[in-house]
Amino acid sequence: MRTEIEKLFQETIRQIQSVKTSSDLQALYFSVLGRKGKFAQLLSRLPNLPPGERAGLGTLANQTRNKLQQAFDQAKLKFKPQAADSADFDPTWPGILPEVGHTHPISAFIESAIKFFSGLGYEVAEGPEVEYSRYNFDLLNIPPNHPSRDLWDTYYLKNSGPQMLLRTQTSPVQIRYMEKHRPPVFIIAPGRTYRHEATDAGHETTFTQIEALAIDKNLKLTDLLGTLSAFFQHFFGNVKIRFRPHYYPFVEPGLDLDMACLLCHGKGCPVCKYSGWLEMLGAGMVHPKVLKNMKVAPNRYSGFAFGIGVERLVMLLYGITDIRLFLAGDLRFLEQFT
Ligand code: FA5
Repeated sequence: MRTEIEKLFQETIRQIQSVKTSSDLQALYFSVLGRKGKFAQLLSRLPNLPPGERAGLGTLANQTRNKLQQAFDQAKLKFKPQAADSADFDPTWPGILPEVGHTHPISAFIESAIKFFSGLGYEVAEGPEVEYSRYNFDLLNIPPNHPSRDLWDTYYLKNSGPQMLLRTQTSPVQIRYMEKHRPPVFIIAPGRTYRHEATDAGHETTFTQIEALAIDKNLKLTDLLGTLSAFFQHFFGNVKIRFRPHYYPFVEPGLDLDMACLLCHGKGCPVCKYSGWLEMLGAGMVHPKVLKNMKVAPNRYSGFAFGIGVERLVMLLYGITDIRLFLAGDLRFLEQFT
C-alpha cells in the first residue's frame, strides 16, 4: 500500500505538469482527489489491512494528500488571469495611461503657419532635404564659383555624381515647383535646412525655414511687405518690425525683415547679439533671371519670395533664449509645449 500511495503521488505530479487546460486539470483533480477518486479508493482499503501494515500509513496518506492539493493549487494559478482574480485588484480603478508624445513646438508652429497662409490662398509644396547643387544654387542665379555661394556654409556630399548637398535653404523648392506648374502660383514650402556653421544661442546647423513664392500678374513690392506685415501681426500683434535692404542673388530688390527682440525688449541679449533686433527672414521680388529659369516671362509676370527662419520666430513667441534647445531632446524643455 505504501508503494501504491507513492506511485499514485509520482504519477499524479507528472500528469499535473503535462496538463494543458484548466478543465483538464479539474478533471484530473476529481479523478485523483475527488470523493470517489483514486486516492479515496486507495484509502478505503486501509481499515481492512492488518494492524502491523497499517502503522504509519495514515500519516503518509495525509501528507501525500496535502502535497497533491498544493500541487493542484499551484497548477491552477497557471490558468488564472492573475490580476483579475487577485484579492487586491479593483476593476473600478482607472487604468494606467501609457506615455503619449506630443507635437514638437516647431511642427506646431508650422501647422499654424500653414493655416494662416492657406487663408491667403497659398498651397503647401515640398522638396528634398538632400538636394542637387543645380536647384540649391545654379537655377537660383548663383553660378558655380560665384562668391555669393559663400553666403551659405554648405555640407556637400562626397562622390555624389552631379554635385549634391544638404539644402542650405528652402528656396530650391521654388524651382522644383515651377518645373511642373504655371502662374498664378502661391505656395509655401516648410522644411529642414542645414548649414555648416558655428552654433550659438541664435544659430543652429540644422534649422527650419518656411519658403513662400507668389507669381502672378502685377505683383509688387508692396504686396510682399503687406503679406509679411499681416503674418507678423497675426502671430505677434503690434510688434515692431523693420525692413532692411539685403542682397540675395535670386531676388531684386532683396531685403531682410528684423523683429524687435522680445527676449530683451530692445536692451540687447546674446540671442539678438546685443542689437535689440533679430533677423527673421530674407525676402524680395523674384529676379528676372530666376523667372526665366522657371520658364516664366518676366515682362508678363512678377513675383515675390521669402524664407522665414522658424526657430527664431518660435523663440520670440515663447521667450526661448537658446535655439539649441529645440534639438537637444531634453524632455524638461519639450514637455512645456504639450
Ligand atoms: C535665405 O536662406 C534665403 N533663402 C531667404 C530668401 C528666400 C530670401 C526667398 C529671398 C527670397 P538667410 O540665409 O538669410 O536667407 O536665412 C533666412 C532666415 O533663416 C534667417 O533670416 C534666419 O531667421 C534663419 N537662419 C539662417 N541661418 C540660421 C541658422 N544658422 N540658425 C537658425 N536660423 C537661421
